[in-house]
Amino acid sequence: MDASKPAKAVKDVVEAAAGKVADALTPDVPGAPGSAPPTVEEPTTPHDPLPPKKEQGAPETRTPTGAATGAPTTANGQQGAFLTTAQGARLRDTDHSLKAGPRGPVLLQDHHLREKITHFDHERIPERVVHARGAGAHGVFEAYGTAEGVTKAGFLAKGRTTNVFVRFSTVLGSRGSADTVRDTRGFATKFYTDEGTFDLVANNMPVFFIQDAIKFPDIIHAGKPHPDREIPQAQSAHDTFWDFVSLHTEAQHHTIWNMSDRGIPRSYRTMEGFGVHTFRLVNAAGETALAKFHWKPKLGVHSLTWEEAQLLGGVDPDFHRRDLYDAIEAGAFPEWELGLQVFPDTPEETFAGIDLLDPTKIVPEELAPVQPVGKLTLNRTPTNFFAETEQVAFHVGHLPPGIDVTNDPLLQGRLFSYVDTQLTRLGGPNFSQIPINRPHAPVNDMLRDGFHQQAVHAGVAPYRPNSLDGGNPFPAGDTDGAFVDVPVTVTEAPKVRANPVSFDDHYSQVRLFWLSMSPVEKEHIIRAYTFELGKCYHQAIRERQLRCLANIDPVLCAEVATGLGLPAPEPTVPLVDPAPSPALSQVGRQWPADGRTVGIVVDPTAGLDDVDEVRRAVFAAGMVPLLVAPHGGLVGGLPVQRTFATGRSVEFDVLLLAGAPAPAPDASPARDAKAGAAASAAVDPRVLLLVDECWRHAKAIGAWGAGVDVLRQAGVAGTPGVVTGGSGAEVLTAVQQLLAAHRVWERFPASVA
Ligand code: HDE
Repeated sequence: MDASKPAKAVKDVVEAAAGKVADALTPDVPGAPGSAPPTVEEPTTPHDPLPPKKEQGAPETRTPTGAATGAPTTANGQQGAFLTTAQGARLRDTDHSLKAGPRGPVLLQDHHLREKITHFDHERIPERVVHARGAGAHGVFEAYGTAEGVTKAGFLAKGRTTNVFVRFSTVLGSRGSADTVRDTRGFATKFYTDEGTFDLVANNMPVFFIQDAIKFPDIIHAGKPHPDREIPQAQSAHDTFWDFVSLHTEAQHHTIWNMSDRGIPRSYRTMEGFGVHTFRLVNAAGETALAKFHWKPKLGVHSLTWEEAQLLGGVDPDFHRRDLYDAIEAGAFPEWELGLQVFPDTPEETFAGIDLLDPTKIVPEELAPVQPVGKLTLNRTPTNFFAETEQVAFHVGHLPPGIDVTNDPLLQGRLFSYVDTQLTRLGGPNFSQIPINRPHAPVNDMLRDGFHQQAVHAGVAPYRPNSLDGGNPFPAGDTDGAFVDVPVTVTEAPKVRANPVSFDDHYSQVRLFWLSMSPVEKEHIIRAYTFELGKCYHQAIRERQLRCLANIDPVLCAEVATGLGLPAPEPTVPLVDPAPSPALSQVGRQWPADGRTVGIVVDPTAGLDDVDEVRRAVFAAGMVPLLVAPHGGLVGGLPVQRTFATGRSVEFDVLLLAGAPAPAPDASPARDAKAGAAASAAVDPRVLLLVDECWRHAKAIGAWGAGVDVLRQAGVAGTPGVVTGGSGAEVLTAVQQLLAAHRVWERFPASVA
């Protein structure tokens, strides 16, 4: 191949690879690494780097000061066909150090060895002190124009589209921790607006553990692994967490959210997002309003069961990031509506008696409806995890004109923290020049020099006022679209370390949350508290948290106390009975099933007639079918994605049984512990385990033909959410209807009202 014509060389490789996609063994489900299937033999003909995968995006190519370059995003990637040094000198060999003879010693002059090892030695940067574990995606935000009356932010003007990058995260775990742990999730969005970047650094819960930023190190030290043994990782089920939240009762509201199903989302795609704090909006006429930001997922709010979350921690610790990437690759682009709760900007900063500056309080949607103002679509996965997801730097102070902060003391502390943390994490003050952080608006900031400076600033006068640079940069005038610091009156008051009295109510909204849950959600909350407190060593801590539960609800307290084998204490505050907020419950509605995973168990010896048709119908419905068979390779001409040894129920949202496969040769506990001790004579025991787990996790199960017999053997035939039919198509339709409600909770009637 002629390496002097790199474009042609790449085309040849890609075309050759595309031919192989048609190869029946190549899976057509998402997740394949690389943009072209590999060859068995090592490629040796030089050619340019392969293009990124079709679903991958990258930061727009902007200069460090925000100018569009017009260069393709691949211009930031590696170039040319040949291996080079970091300086671009071509290299013949990277496998052998330069030695004095084949037996050494290695020569100090080996600049390539030193460059390669030295760079490797410095590949790691500090992980985020919180939210270390995360996954990101690129997308676009399209405004409806419905916010124009309350804010002049240009990106919210009707029809305006803005590029975004979103990073989802857990809070407590390290970078390598499991995705499905019980925790709060981060939902941080960078809007690259032409008036400056706007970061909406949100969570999947609308309240926070603390009312004042000064306590952030305390709650995080309590939640992180114990400092002596560094266990447990990414968990709240341990003594220090419960020690803190039971002593520090303003944390009880956030804690009940964590103990609810919101703490174990099914997917990032099925999470709500909340800006938590109240912000102040300013419209074109200079009028102000107070507002809270909400993200509403198109797929509804949906969670894992606790056992699924635990199993996934081992079976697929990357479950949430895989789900996000796979959904985008499959074309099931995740979508959310951005919504606003808007309140009058009164001097009291309250609404319906709720203090809007208290980040441990919500305003129920029934009192202040969430008004949709635009739509977010995630449509590209990152090309490089480190460059994009790891280096992205959010900051609550990245605000465009039209959105300002309030005096919420938690928000005020965050305004300090986010820049400060990047200085260490990203190695200096120029992190906004990293490609993923570059603004898409012209930057003229008078900030100069520092580590890793990438701008080449011209002129001699980075100060104001100046005449030597012709006076540039100039302050923006009233009509130049400048950021507005709303001139809020600061009330005369003594300087104190104190909270407003309204912040002292730590329980009424926790009870509101509890009373708003459906019976099955209440069961889950009881189970979560019982599990977490059951994992604590010290009885005093359990007893103290039971006292807090007594102030929330007597049934909750009594049920958890029973599980812990302790008496239920009496409340120490009067229990109020607020009107429940049905919007807080996540059950009882119907949702689309885009990007969900359908496991199809097949028997290579029989019942394959419908399988191809069902598989195509699953794809057509925007979902992903995974064929589960006794062995890999092809079954009935179709590629197998999971064998009984590699597959596990927790990967599937529904299970279809197209056959009743007999025990495979490896169905012995010595080969696969999942086969258990007693193999069924008729059906492979791992298939029965799949059915059993899907049933326990309240998932829809469907069977036709010989598959119906598996239901009988598993003892689940005729139970709620288990459907049979004459054909695969008929069963799939019935199962899709069940999937719209997410789970078949009728299988487990709740014992609490
Ligand atoms: Fe954060 N938070 N936070 N936080 N936070 C960070 O910033 C902090 C809070 C949130 O994907 C850090 O760049 C303080 C509330 C998200 O990169 C740090 C306080 C909410 C992310 C920090 C809070 C959040 C962070 C760590 C109490 C929801 C991940 C690394 C006053 C509204 C962003 C970093 C990403 C990250 C400080 C409370 C959301 C240390 C001091 C409330 C989603 O700056």
